Amino acid sequence: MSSKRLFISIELPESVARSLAELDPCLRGVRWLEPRQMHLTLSFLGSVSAETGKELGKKLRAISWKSFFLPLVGLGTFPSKGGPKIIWIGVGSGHPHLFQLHKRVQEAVLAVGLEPDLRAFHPHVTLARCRDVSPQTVRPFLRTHAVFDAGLIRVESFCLNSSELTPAGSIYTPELILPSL
Ligand code: 2AM
Repeated sequence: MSSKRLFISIELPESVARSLAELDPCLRGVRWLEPRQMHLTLSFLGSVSAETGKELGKKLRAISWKSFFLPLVGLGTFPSKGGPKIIWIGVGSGHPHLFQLHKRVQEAVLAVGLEPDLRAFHPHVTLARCRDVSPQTVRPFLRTHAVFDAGLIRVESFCLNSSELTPAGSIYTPELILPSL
């Protein structure tokens, strides 16, 4: 049976993604993402059969939630110390609506027998992936942008996406868009 690599995300308005793409400091080993590759991952599911994907779609459609505003603020890295693997922008602190939506998405994922990542949720938008980059290389850029404020986004939908791995990077395709009430 066919299967797809799936994940659930909040997408960014195009103008916001474009302005985040413009932050690229063009450092060796730091691959800045294209605007269309930027999103906030709510749940990464890995390979999912077509049948389970359909069931998941039904559960996700049944989530009723209200739109909310989310700040995009502050650049950081994973891991937070040592050589960075990822550069991200955060969402500030204390966003009950975001955490509530994340919880309900995880419940939908569990309800169809999938195993979501049950580790603590660290909401972020990945901006760049790093290879063999020393902390010193990115330190000045991160210092300057530690409190960088990309403004508020209005979250009015979330998406079930498929991800195809290609030599040129991941290609993300929206499979289902789940609007708020
Ligand atoms: P990220 O949010 O840190 O970039 C699609 O691959 C999305 O799912 C990416 O945004 C990615 O992480 C997230 N993701 C989470 N866990 C993953 C994993 N084990 N493999 C690939 N992507 C993962």
